[in-house]
Order: sequence, then structure tokens, then C-alpha cells
Amino acid sequence: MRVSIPVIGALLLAGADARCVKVYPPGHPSHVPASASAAVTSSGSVVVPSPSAQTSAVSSSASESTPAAEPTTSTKAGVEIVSSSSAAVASTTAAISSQSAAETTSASATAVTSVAASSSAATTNVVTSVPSPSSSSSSIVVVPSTAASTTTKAPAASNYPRAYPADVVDKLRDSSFGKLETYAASSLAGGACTLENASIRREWSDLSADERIAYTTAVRCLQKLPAKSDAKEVPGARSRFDDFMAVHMAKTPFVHNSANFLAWHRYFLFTYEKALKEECGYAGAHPYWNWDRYAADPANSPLFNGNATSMGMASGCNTQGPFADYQVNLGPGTSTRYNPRCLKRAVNRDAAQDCKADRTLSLITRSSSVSAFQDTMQGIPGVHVGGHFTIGGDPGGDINASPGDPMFYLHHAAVDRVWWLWQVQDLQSRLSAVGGKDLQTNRAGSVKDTVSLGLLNNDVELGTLLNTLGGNGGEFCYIYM
Ligand SMILES: *[C@@H]1O[C@H](CO)[C@@H](O)[C@H](O)[C@H]1NC(C)=O
Ligand SMILES: *[C@@H]1O[C@H](CO)[C@@H](O)[C@H](O)[C@H]1NC(C)=O
Ligand SMILES: [Cu+2]
Repeated sequence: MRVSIPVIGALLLAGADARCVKVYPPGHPSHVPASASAAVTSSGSVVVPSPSAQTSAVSSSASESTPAAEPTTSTKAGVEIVSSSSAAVASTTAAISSQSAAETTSASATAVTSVAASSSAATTNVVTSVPSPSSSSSSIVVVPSTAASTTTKAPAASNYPRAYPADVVDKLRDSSFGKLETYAASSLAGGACTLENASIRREWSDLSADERIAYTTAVRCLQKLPAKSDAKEVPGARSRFDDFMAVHMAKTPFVHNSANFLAWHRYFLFTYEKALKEECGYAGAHPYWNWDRYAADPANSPLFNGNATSMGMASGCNTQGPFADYQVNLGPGTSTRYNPRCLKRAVNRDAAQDCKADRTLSLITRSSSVSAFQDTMQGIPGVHVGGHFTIGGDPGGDINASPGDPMFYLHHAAVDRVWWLWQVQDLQSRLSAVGGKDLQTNRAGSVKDTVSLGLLNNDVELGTLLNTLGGNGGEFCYIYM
């Protein structure tokens, strides 16, 4: 952990519940001097509880056994790709560890590093709640290979050409897709949602110019529709877009480093996509951001180059592109007063290196439990914070207010894709796997926990948000390219 936050060490030494101060500074942590980092902390700091050392552990490791599907030729090819790159990942990881050690020069940084280490040790315990057989919404049956003849097929990857060469994560996605087809052929899978009619969330650059403009036009629409937030609670909300920002700001302490982190953000993103469709006429599926594609030069990428088919500019006040006249109304931090200002980014190439495909592949293939997966993903370095730091700025670099930057949703679609792909590797156990703590009740997380988006959507049980093919009472029906 390279962010310098001395406070954590003091809290841990005091034996208190380990709490982690999380700020996305407007620059990459390794490039923010300790003094600058402290200044950022005091101006826009946010305290997020992290799972405490007292996490009660019910250990039940998710097995890595694969469904009984016949491996296809492409699966075999994929396995070769995966295993050969695993070695590369291992050496990269080793290189990263020593690099981190070399970078932790100040005493406070060292303290944080050790806190991060002990904190992750404390949360290694797996809490896996398996739904009872009667819980039909999350029952999963992976049928044996005899069902292969009735397998429903999603449109082949070749029908959705990639604008960039497939990276190692794309290759894993393609090679393991047969597991999803086998699962989808099961009579208990997903009800009305089939692979044939699942929507396909695609990468930004794989959308045509018109499709990208249709997406940003719908977002602009949401930014102009009147807010529904309670004017007493969120006096600064001016739009439906602000409603989403406000809910994230209010829920932040309970939906990060928690059992519901992945599911809450999946439901939040789905609800945003639904608003784009139902309130703004968007006809496409929500796009995602493949971090790796642009990591060499994110500022000049199709996302941040500022032109009409981008998501706006890479630095400073966003005065070009589809959001040129968008103004941020809420924040920073948890402030709900009206605070109109320009959208500012601080796109950071160094942070993007934390989201390279080999890192993501390692996260997917080496996390055997959902706790390990979500802790690694949310650690520093890790793809979750790495993506937020790549965007940076105000409000993009602010853990509470980050959904005030429309890039938030492309980033969290990427996070959701990585979770989806991790689930696909072992659907039988991973479509019911919950780990970590419910921070609202301070108990081990479970499929029965309530996930709340406030005014944005109905409260639902966490267990119904785990399956993108038929979860959320059948409303979830999507896959990723
Ligand atoms: C998907 O297809 C199934 C089977 O043809 C149908 O029953 C269902 O209504 C469709 N669902 C959607 C969301 O289109
Ligand atoms: C915008 O940027 C993209 C990606 O770099 C490029 O392909 C496209 O031609 C640009 N469009 C305009 C109108 O400049
Ligand atoms: Cu969040």
C-alpha cells in the first residue's frame, strides 16, 4: 500500500477496529508526496470501515473444480494461454512486491504497509454462505456434459470484433465461455434469461462512433432530468444523474471493503443502465472500460482524448467532448450542498499500470475464494482503486463523490466484468459465494443481507444479485464481451 496515511497505524496500534482512510487523490499515490497526500486527506477525506480483525470466520473454500463440460478446443488453447501467462504473472507480482518495498521509504508509509499486510491477513478468512435449497433465486445447478447438445449459444465472439488485439483477460473470457453455455443449458438456470437474449456489454472502443454518441447523449439526458432526491437530505441535487451520485455518497461507508461491495455496485450500475434506457431512451447495453487497452497512454485514448466520441478530456476543466457543458453539483466528499463546478480529471498513466491485463488475470485465476478476490481487487495496488486513480481529479478521485464523473460507470462495469469472469470459472460455487462482513450489522455477510440503493431502486437480497443471467428477479440478463 503506497498511500501515506499515518492515521491508520495509530488506530491499529490502539487496538481499535481497523479503519482505513480511503481517498482517491488527484494523482497516483506513488507520485504524491506525503505532505501533498496529507493535504488531500484533510480537504476531502473519507473514512471507510474495513473488515475488522474480529471477523468471525466460517471457512469454506470455494472449490476450483470445473463443471463437467467437455473442454472445447478453444478451452484447451485457453488453458495453455492461462498457464503460460500465470508464470509471467508470478514474476510480475514478485517484481511489484519488491518495487513497492523500494518505494516505501518514509516511516509512515512503512507503517501503512504493515497495516495493510495485517489487515489483509485478518480478512483472509473466507465466509461463504450457501443458500438453502429452497432459495430458488440463487440455486445453481451446472448440468453434466450430456446437455451440451441442447446448449444455448451466445453470439460468437467473432460477431463482436474487438478493435484491439485480445489481451490475456479477453482470451480467458473467450476460452471459458463454454462453461457459461453449459450452465445456461441447465433447466434451473435463469428462467427467461437465456444466452441468446442476454444483452452484451461491450468495450468502449468496440462500440461504433454512433453507439458511443448514443450512450453519452443518454447520460447527458440523465444529467438534465430533474432530481428525485429529498431536497432536505440532498439540497444540491439538480438532476437524476445527481441522484445516483448522492446515493453513492451516502452509502459509501457500507458498500466498500464489505460483503456487498461487488453486488451493491453491480446493482447500482444496473439501475443506472436501466435509467438510461427507461428515462433517456438508450437502446444499447452499458459499455465497459478495458483498462489494459489504454494503459500505455490513457490521456490520448479514445476515452479521454476530448473528442466527440470520447468521454471527455484527460486533465483540467472538461471543456470539450460530450460533457463539455456538464457541471458537477455535489461533493466533494459527503457534502450534499449545491456546489456547482467543472468536471476535472487528472488522468494518470502510472495508476493505469495497476490495471494491466496480467494483473487482472492474476486476480481472476489466483483468487480461490470470493473474500480473496474482493480483498485483492480493492487493495492497493489493485484494479478497483487503480481505475479510480487513472481517472483522478474532482470528483473522479473522491471515493464518495466519484459517480459525479460519468467515467465511474465505465470503470465499475469493468469491475463487474472481472467479477463475472471470476464467477464463470466455477459457476457452481461462485454464483452463491459471499465473503467478508456486512458493515451495517457488523456480522458475516450472507445471501440474505439487504442491499439498498435508497430511492433509486427496491431493496433486494444480496443473494439475488450474484447471477447476471436471471438475477434480480430475472431483471439481470447480460454478459460481457
Ligand atoms: C428470452 O427468451 C426466452 C425464451 O425464448 C423468453 O421466454 C424470454 O421472455 C426472453 N427474455 C427476454 C428478456 O427477452
Ligand atoms: C476521436 O478519437 C478517435 C479515437 O482516437 C478517433 O478514431 C476518431 O477519428 C476521433 N474523432 C474525431 C471526430 O476527431
Ligand atoms: Cu463505490
